[in-house]
Amino acid sequence: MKLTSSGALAAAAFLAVSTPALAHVSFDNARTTANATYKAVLRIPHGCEGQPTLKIQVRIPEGVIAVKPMPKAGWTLETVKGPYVKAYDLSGTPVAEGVTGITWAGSLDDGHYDEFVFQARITDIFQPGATVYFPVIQECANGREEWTEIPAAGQDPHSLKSPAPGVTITAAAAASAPAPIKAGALTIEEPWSRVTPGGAKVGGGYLRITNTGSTPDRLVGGSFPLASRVEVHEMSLDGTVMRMKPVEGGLEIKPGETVEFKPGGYHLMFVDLKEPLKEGQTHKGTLVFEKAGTVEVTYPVRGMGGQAAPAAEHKH
Ligand SMILES: [Cu+2]
Repeated sequence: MKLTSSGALAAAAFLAVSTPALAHVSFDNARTTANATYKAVLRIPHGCEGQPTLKIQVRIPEGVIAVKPMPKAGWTLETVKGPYVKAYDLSGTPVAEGVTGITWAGSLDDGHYDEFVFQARITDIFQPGATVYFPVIQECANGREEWTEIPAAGQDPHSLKSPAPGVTITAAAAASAPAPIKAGALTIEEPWSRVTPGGAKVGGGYLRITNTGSTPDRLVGGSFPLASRVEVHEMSLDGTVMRMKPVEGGLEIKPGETVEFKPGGYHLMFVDLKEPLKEGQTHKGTLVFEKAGTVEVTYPVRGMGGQAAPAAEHKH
C-alpha cells in the first residue's frame, strides 16, 4: 500500500498485523497440494487510496502451469503467453509454454469488494511447506498498488507493506491420509518419517495410536528395514536444552487414550540407519505391542519443509 504520512503508516501497520486479510490482496484459499489443480480466488478488498480499480494484472511464477483464467462479466480478459524456463510434465505430456500473465480490465469501486478467479497447476518444483507467490498489480484511475513484495528466507511475510498474495504447499499425504490401521483395540493413523541429512545415523517415525479398548496396551518395540533397531523416545527439558531419551519398559497406551508421536515429542527412533531416508520413499516397518502383537506400518518419507523440529532432537 502507498502511504502518505507516518500516522497513516502506524495505523496501517497496526491494521496489517490484526486483520491482514482485510487490508491486502490475497487468495481466498491459500493452501493446496503440488501437482493438483488449484482454484485461485484473488480477493481485491479495496481500490487505491479511494480510487476505483480499473485493472488487475497477475504474474504467473515459474513452475505454475496450465493456467486458465475465468472470464468475468463486465471485465475484459487478456492473457500473455510465453515459454517456461523448463518443460513440465502434465499428465504425461511435456509442456514448455503457457500463460505467464493475466489482465482483467473493468471498474471496481473503492467501496466494493470483488474476486478474480483462475485455475492453475502448481508443479512439484515447490516442496511441501513452500509458499508460491503471485505478484499482482492493481491499477487505478490515479495510480497503482504493487502487491509484489516476496519475503526473503526467514522473513515474516506480515512485516511486508505490500506482499504478493501467496499459496502454501501442503504435503499430499496429509490431504489424502491413508486408512487407519486397526490392530485389536488399537488404531494407528498417519504414519510418516522424515528425510535425513546425509550421514545421519538416526531417523524419526511419527504417527498416532489410539486405544479404543478397555484395557491398557504397551508399545514395546518395532522394526524398520534400514535401521538396526527401533526405540521409543520421549523429549524432556534438561535445563534449557531439549533432549531425548528412550522410554524404559515401553510406552503404555491407556484405554481411551490417543498418543501422538511427532517431531519434538514422543517419536520412534530408527537407530543406526544404513542409508539416508529420501523424500518420496515409503518404508514398511513394524510396531510390536504387548497385547495387539506385531503390526505392519508403512512410513512415507516427507521433506523437512513445514515440519522442521529443533536440531536438538537428534542429539543423544
Ligand atoms: Cu530420538
